[in-house]
Amino acid sequence: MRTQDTRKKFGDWRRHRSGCDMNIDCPYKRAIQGEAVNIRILGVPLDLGQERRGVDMGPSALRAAGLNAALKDLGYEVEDSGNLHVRIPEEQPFGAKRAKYLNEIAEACRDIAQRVYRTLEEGFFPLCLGGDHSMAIGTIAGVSKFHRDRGQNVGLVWIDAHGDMNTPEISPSGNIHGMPFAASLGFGPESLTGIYDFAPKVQADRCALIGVRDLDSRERGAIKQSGVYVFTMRDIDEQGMRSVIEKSLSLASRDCAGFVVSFDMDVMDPSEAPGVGTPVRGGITFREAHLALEMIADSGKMLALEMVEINPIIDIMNKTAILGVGLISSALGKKIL
Ligand SMILES: [Mn+2]
Repeated sequence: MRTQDTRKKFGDWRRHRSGCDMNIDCPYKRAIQGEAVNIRILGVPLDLGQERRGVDMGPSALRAAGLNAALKDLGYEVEDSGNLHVRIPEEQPFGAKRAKYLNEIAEACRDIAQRVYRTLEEGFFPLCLGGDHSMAIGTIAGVSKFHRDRGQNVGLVWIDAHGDMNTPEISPSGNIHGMPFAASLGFGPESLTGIYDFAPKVQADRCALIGVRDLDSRERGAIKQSGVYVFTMRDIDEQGMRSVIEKSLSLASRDCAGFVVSFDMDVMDPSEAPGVGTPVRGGITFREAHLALEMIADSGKMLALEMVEINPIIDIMNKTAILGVGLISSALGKKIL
């Protein structure tokens, strides 16, 4: 209660200080103004898209780390719609080697897309918890379709150690969690690209890929050809996170309704986030991640957020999910002062 009272009291001052355009219809800004704003949480316990087991427990780990209370403390009304029903690997063989569990993942993504669409239609902000990154195909499809029906495009900010730009033809593993960015751009199996019968879901020149440091050999070429804007770890080191995010947000919000933020926890350095599906050394720091997400909050243009690839089995005392809750809070407007 105290937090909300303080927020109401200092609401005007905060708005002046951040210099935000208050005409933007953004959930956290309405929350700062003391309005009831609703966030709907969608858990996606999907781990068919990769081989290391455990990311299906990511939604539970985030809830156990206090996600719902943290969001309520920021002034939001939180509706947790629980977890989607997703098939488990034991239920069926993986099928085609070049795109394992394709039918099951496509089915899950259609379900996610419809739920995200409905969430937006009912005036909620969608917060999707993974689960492996193949779920992004569904999240992005739902947001894209919702705004397409209203004559608008959407952008995409993809924060990840990997490019996720494989297709079955070039993927070394056949794991679909390495393909969702490509699918959202219209490359890959029709069952992934063609949800709602249109593709691509986002235009490459409104997409930023941030934090990459581990690409498959043929994926490199696919990324270069795709036309998305890429900010590698080297770019972050040389230009600084602030500059990288400024550039990313300006291109992802150009002539469109706003952008989806797809945050793969493996972008973090494994020392900060040991519990992820595919850890890679040399990731972004705690401070860089919070800066990035606070700047995203300040922009007021985030249309949906997903946090994926948290794996409690290889985590240390739920450290990674606790970090995840802090990062989600920053993305939704939590400030130091
Ligand atoms: Mn990823």
